[in-house]
Order: sequence, then C-alpha cells, then structure tokens
Amino acid sequence: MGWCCASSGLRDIHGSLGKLTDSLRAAGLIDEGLRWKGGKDHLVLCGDLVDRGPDDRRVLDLVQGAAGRGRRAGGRVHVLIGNHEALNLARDLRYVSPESYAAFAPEEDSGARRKAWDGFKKALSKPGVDEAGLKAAFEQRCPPGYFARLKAFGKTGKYGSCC
Ligand SMILES: [Mn+2]
Repeated sequence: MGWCCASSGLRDIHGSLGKLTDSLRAAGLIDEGLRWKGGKDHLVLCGDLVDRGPDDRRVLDLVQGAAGRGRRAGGRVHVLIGNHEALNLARDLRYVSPESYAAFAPEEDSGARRKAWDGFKKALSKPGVDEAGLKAAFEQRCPPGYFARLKAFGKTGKYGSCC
C-alpha cells in the first residue's frame, strides 16, 4: 500500500489546483482526467487545502471526486482539517481570495444577497452616510459568490457537511 502526504509546510495546497495535481500525479494517484487511479492506495491530505489561492473550489471538488472513486476502488482519501479549513467552518473568511468567491457567484441566491444588503443598510445607515458608499462597502465585504460560498461551507453544504 502506497501513501502520499500532499500537503505540509511549504507544500500546502492553499487553493492551487496546480500544486494538488502535481503532487497527485507525482504519486501516481490521478490520471490525465484528474480521476483517481490509485487503486487501493491511501492518500492523506494534511489540511490547508483552502484559502489564499484562486482554485479552492476546484481543489475540493477534485479531492471529493478522488475520495469517491478511491473508496469504490478499495482505496481511501483521508482529509485532515487544517487551520484554514477550521477558519472557513467558523466563518472566518479573511484569507479567501476574490477568485474563490467568484467561483461560487453563478449559483448565488439573489434573494439571500438582497436580504443581507437590506440588513447591512439598515444597520449602518445614518444621516450623512450615502447609500453608494455603503453599497461599495457591502460589495467589498461580500463580493458576488460570498453567500453561495458560505452555504457550501455550512453544515448542510457540499463541503461543510463532510466535516
Ligand atoms: Mn498553511
């Protein structure tokens, strides 16, 4: 049984699909289509798959796909929670990249977004504060995709529900 530790120290994946695919290809665990070809091997990922880089959604999708195929082949993908996964689960999003939010923008619930904007406006409006400035602050804090990403990392979301 082979194993590969694809993230530690300077090799943390941190939202880089290239780093992940390089590591997994080098270990012979994925094919050209990025599908599991590790048979009964076990893969241990040591956390910090997310944050900083642009591709954290694609990184997690690849890992989840590999986990499914790996399990069916008799192998296993073990994903440890790093401090950056913990931050995201605790809704501390200070290291999330703009590209990561953008990857979730197509499925953002416009109603949820409008409701959040209404709440933001209500909480922060006061005489002398113009709405355009507030809107800009809201967009900076919650870029398109923000709410869809939060949902995906929530308890019932695609990524949050497997923790
Ligand atoms: Mn790290």
